[in-house]
Amino acid sequence: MITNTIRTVDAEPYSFEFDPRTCALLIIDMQRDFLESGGFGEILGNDVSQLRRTIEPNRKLLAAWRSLSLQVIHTREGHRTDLADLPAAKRMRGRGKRCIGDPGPLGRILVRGEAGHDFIPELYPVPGEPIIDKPGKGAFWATDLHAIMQNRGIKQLIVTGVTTEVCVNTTVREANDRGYDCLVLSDCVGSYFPEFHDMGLKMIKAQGGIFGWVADSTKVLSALNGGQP
Ligand code: C5J
Repeated sequence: MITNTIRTVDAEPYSFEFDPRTCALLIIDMQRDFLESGGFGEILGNDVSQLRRTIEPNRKLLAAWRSLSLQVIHTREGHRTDLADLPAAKRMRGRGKRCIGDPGPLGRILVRGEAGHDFIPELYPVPGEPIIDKPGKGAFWATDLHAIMQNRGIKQLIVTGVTTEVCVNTTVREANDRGYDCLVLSDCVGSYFPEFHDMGLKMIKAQGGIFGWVADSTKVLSALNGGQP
């Protein structure tokens, strides 16, 4: 059980204050297609180990969040089996031998219901945690995320997942325009490109926090724990 005490996280560009009862943990696209060998990320030529370092801090944070019965939302990027929601421009992007919808080692790439589209086992949702299936990079576009947040009284988000400069950044920008505060956790988000990760975080916290705040998960765990490490 959590009390209504406002928690303060030591964050950049300044402290992030949140009420745990109205702040959801939003975990973006921790899917096998992005984090496992044989998935879409690797097919595109990326090193998935760059993303896998985020699994353990996410696992610890998720366990803490669940132990306090706080709100958790998961997102998945992917498309209908008939690909009717896949813009031609997105399908052709990358100009690789294999595109979204084509068969790969983890099933059809980024198609709902396929092995690669599923969550990694370490961060699998439990009943009661909404799953947002999104066809785009942002989690608000063409989804019911905003409605779910309104109905559950969620005003702030702690954002984790992959990748920092693509789906995390796009979602944070969408959330910002809808009036939500976002705290992004540097150790719980990752990119195949370390320089894009660094720059993606800088863009969020620049100009007085133009899109939100940045901290690491130890700071959130400590805030939840009444300031104790
Ligand atoms: C990408 C994502 N990178 N979840 N998707 O295509 O960031």
